[in-house]
Amino acid sequence: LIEDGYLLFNDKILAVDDDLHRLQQNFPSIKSQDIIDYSDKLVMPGLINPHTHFEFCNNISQLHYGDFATWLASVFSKKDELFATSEADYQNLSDAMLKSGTTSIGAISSNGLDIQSLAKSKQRVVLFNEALGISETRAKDSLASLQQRLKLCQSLENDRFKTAIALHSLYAVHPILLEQVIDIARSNNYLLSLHFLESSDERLWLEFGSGQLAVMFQQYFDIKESGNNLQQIYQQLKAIQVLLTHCCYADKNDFEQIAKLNAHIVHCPVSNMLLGNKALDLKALDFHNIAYALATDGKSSNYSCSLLEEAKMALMLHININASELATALLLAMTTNAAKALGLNCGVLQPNFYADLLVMDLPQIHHQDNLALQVLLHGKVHSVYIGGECEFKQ
Ligand code: MCF
Ligand code: FE
Repeated sequence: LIEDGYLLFNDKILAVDDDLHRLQQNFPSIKSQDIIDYSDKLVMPGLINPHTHFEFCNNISQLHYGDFATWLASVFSKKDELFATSEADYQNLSDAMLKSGTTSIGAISSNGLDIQSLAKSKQRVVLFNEALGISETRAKDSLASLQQRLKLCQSLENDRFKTAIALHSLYAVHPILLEQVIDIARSNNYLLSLHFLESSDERLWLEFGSGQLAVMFQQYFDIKESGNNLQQIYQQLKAIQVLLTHCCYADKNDFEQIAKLNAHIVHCPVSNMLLGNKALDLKALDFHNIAYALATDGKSSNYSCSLLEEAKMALMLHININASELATALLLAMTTNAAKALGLNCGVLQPNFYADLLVMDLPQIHHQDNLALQVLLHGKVHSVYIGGECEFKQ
C-alpha cells in the first residue's frame, strides 16, 4: 500500500520512492505535467480474482442454497435457463468487476460460451477450460469439447488472455478423463484448477462411497463407488501448477500433501457458507506454510463478484483470527498471492511488475492505525489502471 510516496510507471512499474526529488534525479525525463496527484488517496495493486464462473452470471435467485448436494441438483435442473447468456451479460459482469477494483480474473469456463467475450475484456484473464464427465460416454464428449475449446483459446491468446485447464472435481470426472486432462496440462504447461474437498459429501463419496453424492450417482449413473482416489491424486498432480479451490474438508494429511505439491489454495468464503460447507482452516494453512488466494466463485454461489465485498465477509467469518492481522492477510490473498496462483506478473508494487493499480479513496487517510482493515471496511474505488492505462475512473 502506498500512502505517502511516488510510483513511476509506463505499462510496467519503473520505480517506487518516497522522495520525489530523488526520483526526478534518477529519472530526469519525468515532466511535471506527467505527474498525477493522488495525494489524498491510497495506491495499491489491482485486485485479482482467481476463481469465478462467468457462465453463471445471470443467476440471481434460481438456485437452492444451504446444502451442497441440493444446490448441485438445482444446478442440473436449471441448466438451460442458467446458460442462456449473451456477450452483453459477460461484458456487464467484467465491467462491474473492473469498477470494484478487479484487474485480473481466473475464469472457470464450463462450456466455452464466455471465451470470445473474455478474450476482449479489459482485465487480464486466465481462462480455465473445464472438463466434466463421470460416465465413460460423457467423459469422451467432454474431452472432445475440451480440445476444441483449448484450440479456440490458444488462437485468441494475447498479452492479457491466457489458456488454462480445469478439472471440475474428483467426484465429477471419470478416472480416464482425469488422466487425460492432467497429461494435457503437463505437456502444454497449463495451469490446472480443481474444486477440491468442498463439501462433506464429497469426502464421504471419495473415501467411503457414501453420503448424498453416492445417492445421486447411483440414481443417475448407476455408479457405486468413486473411480478416483483421494490419496492417489497427490501423486497424479505432481509437477503441475495447481489451484485447489475450497479445501474446506482437507485434514492434516491433505494439507501436508498440498504443501509438498506447492499447490495454491483458493478460498471462496461466501460460496462455502451459502452451500452449507465449513470455513477453510486458515490457521492450518499458516501452520503448513501454504499461501491462499481469495476469490468470489461465480454468481452460482454468490450474490456479488466484488473482492472487496468478499473480504468483508471473510473478516466476519474467521472468528479465531485478529481482525487487523486477517485484513492484512486478505489484502495479500487478493493481490500478491492471487497473482502467483495465476502465474501473472502483477499483484505487487515493485519495479518490473505490470502497473495494474487500484487508487482508493479512504476517509481520514492520515489517521490510520490498522490501514489494511480500514481499507477493507471503508475504502472506495477511485480509479483502476491496467498495464499503466486508466481503464476506470469514478
Ligand atoms: O464453485 C461452485 C461450487 N462448486 C462447484 N461448481 C460450481 C460452482 N459454481 C459453478 N459451478 C459449476 C461447475 O464449474 O457448475 C457446473 C460446473 O461446470 C455444473 S456441476 C456443479
Ligand atoms: Fe467454483
